[in-house]
Amino acid sequence: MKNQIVYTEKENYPKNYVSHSVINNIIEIESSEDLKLRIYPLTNDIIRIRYSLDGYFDADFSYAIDENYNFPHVDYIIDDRGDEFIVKTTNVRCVVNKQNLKITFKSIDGKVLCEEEKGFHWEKNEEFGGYIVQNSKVLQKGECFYGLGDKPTDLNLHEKKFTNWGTDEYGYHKDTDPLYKSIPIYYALNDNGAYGIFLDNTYQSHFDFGLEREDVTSFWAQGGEMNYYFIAGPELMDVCKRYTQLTGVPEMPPLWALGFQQCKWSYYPDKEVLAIASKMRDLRIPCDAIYLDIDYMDGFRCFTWDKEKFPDPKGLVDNLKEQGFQTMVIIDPGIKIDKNYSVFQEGMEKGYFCKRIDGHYVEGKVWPGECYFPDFTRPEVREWWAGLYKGLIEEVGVAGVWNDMNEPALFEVESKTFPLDVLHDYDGHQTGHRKAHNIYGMQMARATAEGVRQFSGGKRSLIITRSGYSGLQRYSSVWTGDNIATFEHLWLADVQAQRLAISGISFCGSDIGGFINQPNPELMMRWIQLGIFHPFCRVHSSGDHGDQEPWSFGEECLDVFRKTVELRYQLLPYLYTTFYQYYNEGTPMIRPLVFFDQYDVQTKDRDHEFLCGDHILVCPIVKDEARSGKVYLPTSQWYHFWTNDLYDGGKEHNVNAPVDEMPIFIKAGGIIPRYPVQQYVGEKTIDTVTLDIYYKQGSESSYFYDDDKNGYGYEQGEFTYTKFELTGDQEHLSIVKTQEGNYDSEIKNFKLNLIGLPAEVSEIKVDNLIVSKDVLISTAFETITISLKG
Ligand code: MIG
Repeated sequence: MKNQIVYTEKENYPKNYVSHSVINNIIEIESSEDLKLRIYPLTNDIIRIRYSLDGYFDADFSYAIDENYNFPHVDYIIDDRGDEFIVKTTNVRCVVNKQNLKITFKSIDGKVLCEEEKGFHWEKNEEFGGYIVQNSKVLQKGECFYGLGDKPTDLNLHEKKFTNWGTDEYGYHKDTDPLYKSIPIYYALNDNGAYGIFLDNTYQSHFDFGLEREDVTSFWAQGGEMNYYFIAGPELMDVCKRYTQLTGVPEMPPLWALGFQQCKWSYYPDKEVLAIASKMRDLRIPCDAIYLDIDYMDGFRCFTWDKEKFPDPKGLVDNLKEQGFQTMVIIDPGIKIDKNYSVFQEGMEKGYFCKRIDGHYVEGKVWPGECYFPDFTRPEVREWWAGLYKGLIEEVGVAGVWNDMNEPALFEVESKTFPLDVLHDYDGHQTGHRKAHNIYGMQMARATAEGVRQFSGGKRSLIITRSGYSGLQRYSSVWTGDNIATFEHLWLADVQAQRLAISGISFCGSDIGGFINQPNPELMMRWIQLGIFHPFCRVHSSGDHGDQEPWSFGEECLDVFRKTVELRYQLLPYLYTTFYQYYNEGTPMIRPLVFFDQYDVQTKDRDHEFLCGDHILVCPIVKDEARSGKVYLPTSQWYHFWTNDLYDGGKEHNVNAPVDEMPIFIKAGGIIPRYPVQQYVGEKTIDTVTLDIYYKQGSESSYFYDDDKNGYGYEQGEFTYTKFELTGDQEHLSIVKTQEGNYDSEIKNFKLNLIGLPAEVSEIKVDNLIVSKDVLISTAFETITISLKG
């Protein structure tokens, strides 16, 4: 039985239902004090809950929710009966107890998904005014929890407690909390299904999954409103898609942004950058981008160049471009206090820097020395900031921007960030840093993305940010910050990326090899093997810990590195397709096993293996000197990528893992589109894509997305999304191809690579005509039927 609920004196609770009204599909319940509860049936699967303690609601404003989201049609009814007040959609019932306003969410067949323990309650915030708003739910037997962004811990969050408060954590460890990002969405999975809770409150917030009290899940925020979204399943993947659509998806990236990228703090002068680039080409390590960290600037002044280290920025960028490299540069939020620096002057003249409550500027030490900081929560400031990119992007030709230190991070102060009395515009809803802290970095990335897009001449670009809040994915990709070159961090990178992806942020990756310290060759090899399956794939390190280029670790590592990055380049069409599915449907690009099959109890606590897209399962080797690894293959059949052997799912297997081959499995029936190896995206004109076709008895759908890879035509339908429906039995294998979109693709033909056939091919028909087997080398087709010798 559950523990007795213990109510404490400081805590206040809603009283009983008095009446309700409905305006614009918002149901408002008034209780016998001044409290009001609003229930928004937003879609058949998403119900939003808000409370006001004094009967007046604040203006409804959120940085997380995607303004362009078209809420699908909702069908709901209100059922007001006796003790219960029920709002019912076609997928979920929200049941309010009229005695105490406690809410229970049930599935449509009446099973309890999520039931309140104390439910909503609040305490006075003596120090700052306002209230600490809290909610507690019953933790069901065996319930598992996932989500919360970049938390560096086990995948299942059960019996753990977390805080969201963007923090610069140089050299974090397992269980360090909080880190850079604040993503308050969690998933719960219990016997009756899965659901998500998204607490859209930007104050410092906390989540406890049965640590303080074993039967209770609770969450609370240090101010603001209790404002959350209940997102129904029944499957984790459904919840994830709905959350991701609600908070938005990014644009399609330029294809080069899915290529391999090389970074260091810092490459300089220009000759050093060129030397790294040409060595990549000489040693044939495919690479698409190279980064300039803070030392390219003049005294760390944003939007300037160090004229000695980089006398001719445009010349450098052009030179790199000719060799197939894009140039990325870092931009931090701190603007040096310097009367001779135009960005500082302008910011002062226009009043764009953040001030404290008494009117003094917030002054903080970062790389340039004492700095002021733009208030990115003000639309005019974002517009100004966007405009500052003209020089870098339009004139110099930089392809994308990396935003760092935007928690915001400060040196030499205990809090590591702004004082809490800093004021922010918050898009016209003036507030203090307590409320704006967690969204500061995201608004910086937003302004950056707007600027870069404005000056990119119709080309797509790449933005990366370290900090952010839910919805940041609309503007930027992310990396996991200052990790360390250890095997534990390799595992952390693996789990953090899975967690980010299910938290709406698929475009993520870690500093491959580790930022702090130097990896041994083995760690470097194992890390790149993981890294090629992360959407954002970049080596980065702090220069004072030694070299970290692919050739810095001896011959064997160089060869393994090349083989691995070549695989990434072969898989680019698969990754690009997976990105399109994320863009189009909100599916996470990488998926924990439990998101693949939540009904298999074995998957619930597995956290090193994961799926990349629909058909590839990878099993990173996260132990030093391991030459085999344990992999749990979920239900289905799986082909070993390196041997093509077929394995049964629903079991754990011990598989070989030579140092040059991380275990990878392909789901039977999957069709994987593949490119030839290129040294950079666009090096070759590709008119034939190879399809690796993995035979299955039964049927399976696979996809291939294509467009011009760098413009915005896809937003107007200039893309092709090709579906391959494979059906196999003892005697046949057939594939039916259908297509959406109207891009005139260069890819007209496919090379068909048949894997795992149970018998020899006897006859091939393309679009009902019998053809010779040579057709497999290159063919267009609508339907292909392969007969097998019986
Ligand atoms: O105080 O720009 O996480 O990737 O290389 C360190 C220098 C500032 C922290 C980032 C790291 C970057 C570094 N930055």
